[in-house]
Amino acid sequence: MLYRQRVMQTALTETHLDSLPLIARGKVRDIYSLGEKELLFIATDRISAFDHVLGSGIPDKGKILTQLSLFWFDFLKNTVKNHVLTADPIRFPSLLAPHLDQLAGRSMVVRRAQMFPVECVVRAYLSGSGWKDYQATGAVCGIKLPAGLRESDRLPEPIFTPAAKINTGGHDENISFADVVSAIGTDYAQALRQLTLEIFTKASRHAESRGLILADTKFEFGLIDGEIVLADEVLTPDSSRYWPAEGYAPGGAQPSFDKQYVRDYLESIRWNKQAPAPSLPEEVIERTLAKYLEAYRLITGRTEL
Ligand code: Q0Q
Repeated sequence: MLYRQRVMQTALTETHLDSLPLIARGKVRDIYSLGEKELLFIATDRISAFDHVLGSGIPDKGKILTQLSLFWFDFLKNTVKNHVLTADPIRFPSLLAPHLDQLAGRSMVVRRAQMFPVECVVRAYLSGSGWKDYQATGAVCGIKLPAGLRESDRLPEPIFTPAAKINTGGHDENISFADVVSAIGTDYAQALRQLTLEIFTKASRHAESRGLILADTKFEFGLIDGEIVLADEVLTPDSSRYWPAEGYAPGGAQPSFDKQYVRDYLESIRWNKQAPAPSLPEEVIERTLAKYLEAYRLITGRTEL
């Protein structure tokens, strides 16, 4: 599809599958129940910034991020199993047939898992809440770091910096590895840390080969039939910090690969970061869509969704 056609499409910011029980609405994704063993994930075109869902969607953002997760699930399939059953509408349960217009390209049927109550965050660079914690304590999640690090500095090695979900809307709270052990036991805590670091190493090498710095990311894992599986979204710009390698300059915040135009616009109108979040001008929507398409092309090597 031509870029111009894509940006003229209407963004899908809400889903309405009234025949299915709604399980959860995240900032971007909606989850519906497909029965005892399966869920339907739909990635909308909603975009959030400064912890608020904005008044405008980005057309096809949900399709781009879904295809990115599917790329990474496949890229990592020899490292960790995952929860995906299918993303092919032809293989969707027949009861979804009336809703395919809302689903095509932006949804996946997944197996229900027992989700670990831990956000498995890994950082190779000092940014965001990690930078804040380091400034306050010289450590992140109880991991002592060398003195004198600057914002966005590369760390000596990637570190596992878990977080606990405080609530669906707000920030998660950074916790220590001991806290993870208390929550899920030593064996699972060690397994999730090892998997998190192993997956990150493989993904960041791929990103680097494509001219991107993968500064940090968040994984969620679950148990299916007693086996650990990678779930949720994987290595998308919504769950990760991607920086263009060209122009990387520690000593301050780096430009967000995907949301910098949005952030700059919101700063320019001096939004007080209180609800209701503003809508976006057409030009910001267009430029942001272009960045998501660029991220998709760089990471997957594909030009078509
Ligand atoms: C599950 N979430 C996250 C979420 C709101 C994502 C429930 N395979 C699964 C998954 C997954 N992934 C979940 N539950 C059971 N089986 C994941 C936090 C929340 C929107 C999107 N919530």
